[in-house]
Amino acid sequence: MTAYHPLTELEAVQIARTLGQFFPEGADLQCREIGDGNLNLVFHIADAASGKSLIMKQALPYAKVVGESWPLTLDRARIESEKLLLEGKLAPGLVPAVYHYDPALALTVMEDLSDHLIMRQGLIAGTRYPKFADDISTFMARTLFFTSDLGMNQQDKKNLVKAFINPELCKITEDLIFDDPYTDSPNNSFAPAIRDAAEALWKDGELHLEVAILREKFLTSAQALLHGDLHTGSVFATPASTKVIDPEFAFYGPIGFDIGAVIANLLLNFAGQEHWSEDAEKRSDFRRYLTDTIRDVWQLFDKKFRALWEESCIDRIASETPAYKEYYMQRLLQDAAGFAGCKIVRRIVGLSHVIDIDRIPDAAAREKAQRLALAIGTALIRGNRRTQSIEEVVDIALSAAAK
Ligand code: SR1
Ligand code: MG
Repeated sequence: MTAYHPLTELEAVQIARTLGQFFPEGADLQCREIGDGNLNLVFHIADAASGKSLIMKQALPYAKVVGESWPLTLDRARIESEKLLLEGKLAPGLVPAVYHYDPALALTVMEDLSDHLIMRQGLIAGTRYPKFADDISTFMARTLFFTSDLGMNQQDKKNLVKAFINPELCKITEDLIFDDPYTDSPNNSFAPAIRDAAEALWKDGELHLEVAILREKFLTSAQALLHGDLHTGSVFATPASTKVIDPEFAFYGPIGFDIGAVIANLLLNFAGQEHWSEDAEKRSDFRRYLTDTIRDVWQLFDKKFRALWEESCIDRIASETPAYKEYYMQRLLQDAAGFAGCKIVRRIVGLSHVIDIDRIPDAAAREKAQRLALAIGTALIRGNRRTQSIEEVVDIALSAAAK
């Protein structure tokens, strides 16, 4: 067994050659390290002659975005490969196939999805994804229902909770999403032009109460096995296909956190349309497409999760108490709104931003987009416990943009 060390491209090729019959013997393999995320090495290995290719993802023992001063467990590679396998069973066709996992090297070998594009980049380029709402709602409804106490044996669930204890990755979320943006933390990062808005967040006691309640849910509610980082950079898409990647933040948490991540990242792109759309008409069209997608994601998720509850609920009192289902679904929507707000705010004032906003070249347009995102995020947080329908979430975005 090879001891852990970060691989070179040459070593990645050598490992690829040992993977059964994947590549023809003696193939002229080309390898590139293409990782552009915050944490890992990602090698793309291809054989032009046979047209075959694969991805090798290796966890580094620290957060790449910060450096070696921020050590990070390699166990996240196990979590990611096990979660991908489980997702592949629960939501077939919506995640990459896993070919191999090497625990010593913290290495997962998986399907190459280079014929897809990271959805965040696609949205920035103005691409619409007509299949996305249906696919992501299926992915969330099935992976979340069948790992919850509604959809699986409740004793087996406790073993799954244990297998997916992910304290170091959860701590990143607890700090970066539910703490730093609300205080003058050295982790924060924001443009000097919006210092007034950041300082307002630090002083806002009403907002802190809502964030503290959402943080408590994240810390204590083991509702279902979450993806844990379901932003548009964790989705490979074409207009006809959706593949969810990168579940290294997976853990047992509140269902609304995954749904909120999807909504938040569509809204961050909505804010970024300050620049990405060519003119006011195109901006309003693309924003309408994004808000329609948010509405569809929630409504389809709600319909599919309720259908699973009707067909497959294993919990007697839950299946025989319709009012409990109504209470549960209402709470999911409210949690999703609150978590979406937190996820928007962190991408503007916290560590680790999104290119939908940061790549806006014009400083004035960028500042306008940042302030719009903060207005939407804080309104979602403030109102989360009163949210009655997805229309209210959409209205918050549209009315903030109209100001
Ligand atoms: C230090 S890691 C920063 C962020 O990258 C991941 O995608 C998560 O969103 C995390 O918060
Ligand atoms: Mg990731």
